[in-house]
Amino acid sequence: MLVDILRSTLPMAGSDVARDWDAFYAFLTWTSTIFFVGVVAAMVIFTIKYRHRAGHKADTEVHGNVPLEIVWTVIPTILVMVVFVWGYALYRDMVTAPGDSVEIKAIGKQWLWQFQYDDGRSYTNKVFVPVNRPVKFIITSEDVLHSFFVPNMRVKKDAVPGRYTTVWFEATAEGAHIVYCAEYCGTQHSGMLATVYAVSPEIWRRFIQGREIDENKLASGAADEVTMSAAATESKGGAERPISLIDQGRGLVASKGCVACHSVDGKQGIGPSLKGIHGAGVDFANGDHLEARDLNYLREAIEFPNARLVKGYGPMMPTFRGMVSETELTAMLEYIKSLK
Ligand code: HEC
Ligand SMILES: [Cu+2]
Repeated sequence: MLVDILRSTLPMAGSDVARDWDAFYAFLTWTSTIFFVGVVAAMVIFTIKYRHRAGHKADTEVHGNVPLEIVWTVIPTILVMVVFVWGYALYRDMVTAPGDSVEIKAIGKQWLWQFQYDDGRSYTNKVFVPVNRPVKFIITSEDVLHSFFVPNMRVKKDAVPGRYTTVWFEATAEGAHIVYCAEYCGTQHSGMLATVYAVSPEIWRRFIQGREIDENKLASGAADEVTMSAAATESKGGAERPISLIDQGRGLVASKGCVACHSVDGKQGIGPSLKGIHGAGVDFANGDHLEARDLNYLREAIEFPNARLVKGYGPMMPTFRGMVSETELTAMLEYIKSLK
């Protein structure tokens, strides 16, 4: 009941995480309320009851009260431990995306959100996700700090230039969920909006087969009307058949000249082979060791090649910072990831 009173003041809960957060939020709000009311009431009563009056003298020198001190130590300790354990469990759920998540790349720019799917399709200010399946966003920014905020899902993550961050949710409610930028990023910050369309499994199946979704029909239409064949989109002047991120990446690694120094099949070159490096450990020339090369390490290796030299190699690699766009970088990393 207490949760419901608060929930009526919150946006709809579009995911399980949202429901859990609301319960936690309600706990925090109501415990704070109870203590606030209790403390203020005691204060008011005491100021009236013990106010200065003629003929009354204050009891001076009150020293300690062991039972009282135990009570005011133990109760708050229990409360903060509850908040800690509960909050930690929720946080852990929020940051660890299930392994079978649908992966979508999100790039913030002044002032729009761009979303990329592995099959190469890309959308501006709209993104389609399936309901009842975990979806993981790999977020970055092309210019300044932004923040990817989906209130209905109760998730928010900074989009940081030069770095990848992730956030995930599992939508439980079909429909349109608004995305805000939650980091002041310039004059049109407030207009930096996008929409997450959570679609039924049936529509999602068609979407990943290459059909396009007409979001205007989502609310009313049957799966047949909502999705258009790729051919139909093309004849309407829509996008051509997209090239998958991995294939785009393969082309870029060749055209940017990486292959002059890096093999993709495990053979040694001027630089280490790119095969099998994602997820594997590496030793550096300065003696440091990295347990697993992740996307952030790989992008550092491309943008700041001399920041950490791989053991056994010289500072031969030129920097590609500013020479590859975020979308190109994403594609190259997706390709390197695929070289198992
Ligand atoms: C002139 C040769 C050269 C070119 C061109 C070059 N690299 Fe490198 N690269 C190296 C060398 C040498 C190293 C190892 C030393 C270091 O860490 O900088 C390296 C390291 C790397 C690493 C880290 C490898 C590991 O095992 O951790 C990655 C990733 C990488 N390069 C990607 C690229 C990409 C992508 C391109 C093209 C955009 C590229 N490189 C172009 C020479 C080159
Ligand atoms: Cu922004």
